[in-house]
Amino acid sequence: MRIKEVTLRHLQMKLKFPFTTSFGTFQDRDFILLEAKDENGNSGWGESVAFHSPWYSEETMKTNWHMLEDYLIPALLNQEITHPDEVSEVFSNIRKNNMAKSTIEGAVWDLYSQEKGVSLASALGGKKSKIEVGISIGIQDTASDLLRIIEKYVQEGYKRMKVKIKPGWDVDVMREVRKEFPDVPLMADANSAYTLEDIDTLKALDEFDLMMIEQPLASDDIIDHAKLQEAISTPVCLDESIHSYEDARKAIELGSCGIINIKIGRVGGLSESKRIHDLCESHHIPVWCGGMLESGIGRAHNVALTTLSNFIMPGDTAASSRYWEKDIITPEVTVEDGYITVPDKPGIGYEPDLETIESFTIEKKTYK
Ligand code: OSB
Ligand code: MG
Repeated sequence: MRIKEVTLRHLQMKLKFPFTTSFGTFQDRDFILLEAKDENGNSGWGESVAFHSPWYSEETMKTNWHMLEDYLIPALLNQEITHPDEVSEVFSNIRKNNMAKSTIEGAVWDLYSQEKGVSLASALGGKKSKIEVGISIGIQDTASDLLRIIEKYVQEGYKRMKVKIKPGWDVDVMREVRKEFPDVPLMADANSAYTLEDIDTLKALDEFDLMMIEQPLASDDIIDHAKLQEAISTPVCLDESIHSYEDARKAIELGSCGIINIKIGRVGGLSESKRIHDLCESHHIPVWCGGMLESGIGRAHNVALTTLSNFIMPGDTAASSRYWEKDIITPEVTVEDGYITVPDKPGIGYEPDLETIESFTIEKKTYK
């Protein structure tokens, strides 16, 4: 396969409601959608999960546009690719910028699976026909608002509730949640809002039988997380700290976590996600698929990845309708009784809705 043409689009989609984490609030989702055409005129699609601002990681929509336009697209155009794993070799002299790399690598995986006539899930080696999903719930104004939201998602069948926490919105809130929902699979995500000085607060969370606490400490740390894991019984899950197979290997070796959240963009693509998945499986470290408030294209990639065997915990890939009035794929991603049925059509298995994509497009540029 050869990529003959790439189109970048800057899309802006309005979230149905604001989403608040310890580092800020999202209302509009600005992101890059990438369409890659091969020599047969087939289109593969990828989504950059970088946000408008560098809150979650240093990458932004604009740094991704720059990397794609000036380095990644020129490196890949007209190169003969026999398997998507080769994309990382083409990019091997370009450091980091994982979300930018992942955007185009995802489109190559889509094209590759279309060419083979198989679903992206089976091209990756996934075997599940449906996947279990949970939901991530932002910080609310009051604990009673949070309880009402959890109630709604429990009724909708979501398999695990993830509650965002930060200093001042943690132990007391989790206590109320546990009181009202004693048996619900529950976890907390701090998005790096604590340090080891907060160890008493983090230890106090042990009382609530959480499945895990996600990224309590600094976004670039694996040393302090190992110390924390020694001191608390709740499993630590790393999100922000893991950018590669090597990061995962070191974190496992140090005992920094018991669980890893894999985000395709954060680790630079599906090939690296698969390598991390396999490493974790061999070390009996469960993984799950994180979310970045994706549109349907990124969501479809998450669904496919989650079909791999060691994705044994529900991920954050909720239904399209949870985020958007109208998503940019048909059909949209739907959740029934906490499960997404994995599409079996070739490629990502959902059709990009070009008219809707155009309606959200602010800027567009084609490279050949
Ligand atoms: O830490 O997983 C996170 C959203 C934005 C940035 C970081 C995170 C999140 C979520 C939401 O938790 C996941 C989703 O529903 O897509
Ligand atoms: Mg997280």
